[in-house]
Amino acid sequence: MSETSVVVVSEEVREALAARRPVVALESTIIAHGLPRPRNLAVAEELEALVRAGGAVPATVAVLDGVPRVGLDKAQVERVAADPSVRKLGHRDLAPAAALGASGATTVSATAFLAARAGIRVFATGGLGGVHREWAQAQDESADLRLLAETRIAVVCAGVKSILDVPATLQRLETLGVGVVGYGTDRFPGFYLSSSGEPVDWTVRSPEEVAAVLRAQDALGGPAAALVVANPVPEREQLDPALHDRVLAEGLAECGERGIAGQGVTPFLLDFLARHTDGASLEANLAAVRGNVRLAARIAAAWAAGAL
Ligand code: PSU
Ligand code: MN
Repeated sequence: MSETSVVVVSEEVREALAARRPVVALESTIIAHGLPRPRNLAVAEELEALVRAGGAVPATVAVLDGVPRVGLDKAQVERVAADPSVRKLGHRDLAPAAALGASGATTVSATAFLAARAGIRVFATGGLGGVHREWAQAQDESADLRLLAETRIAVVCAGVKSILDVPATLQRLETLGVGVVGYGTDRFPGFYLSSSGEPVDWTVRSPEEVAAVLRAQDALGGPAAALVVANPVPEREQLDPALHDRVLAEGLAECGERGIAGQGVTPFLLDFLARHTDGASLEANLAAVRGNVRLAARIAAAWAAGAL
């Protein structure tokens, strides 16, 4: 079977790519497993609308009945948001899901994999996965990192989730050769927080500069890795840092006591924070994602303009 018959790219996304119009890939794990129902559906629709308002075509990625899809229609987005049997799929899960006819939302790793193969260069999410704080016990490092090391796509995110070991994740990104640029900042963002306190080596200040970095990467012939565009949540919309630190410590302790492991860790901690901050972490998460999606549309436009 040819690759095109396995992965279905929606007509709208295919036409936009063929005409070199801007396209932004969106992941679906944040919708199915990162946000509470039923608000998750409203958010999924809002994110697609934000991409359109920015002059780009949204390409939400998911696997439905074994078919990996790049670009979903309204009913398909609704299914991802509402159906509790929708699994969480990293890139290693794509083949079994396809073979067994399963349905699942795609993480950053699976979304980047499918989007890049469809020819999409810009992808927006909330925060990347990374090295978990208990790495020494559990060796839990998100598959996002290794996949990004071998996938040429720009990922606009608010850094990596602050539930992680941020310095260790930055070190892994360096080792893996994944480029990291701060958008309008010399500090790596902290997902719910505007700053993680860690420095970044490069600062870019416009969508055109990001597109220029991508073009330089191609002109150089590599590396064939992702570019992480780290875009901080505005300070007025961030979670209160003291509240963040306190509730996160409680969440990590409970995660350990309950023996939650593997794919369940990240959704558990995101949900714990939302419940124990009266929804404030959710608002900060959404503010970050919205900002990333808006910026991604502008980057996709700058990228498409140069490709003419
Ligand atoms: N960003 C968010 N919420 C999320 C995620 C990102 O604001 O739920 C998802 C992404 O799909 C990412 C995943 O790939 O969390 C990481 O999960 P894990 O740590 O199990 O690899
Ligand atoms: Mn993990």
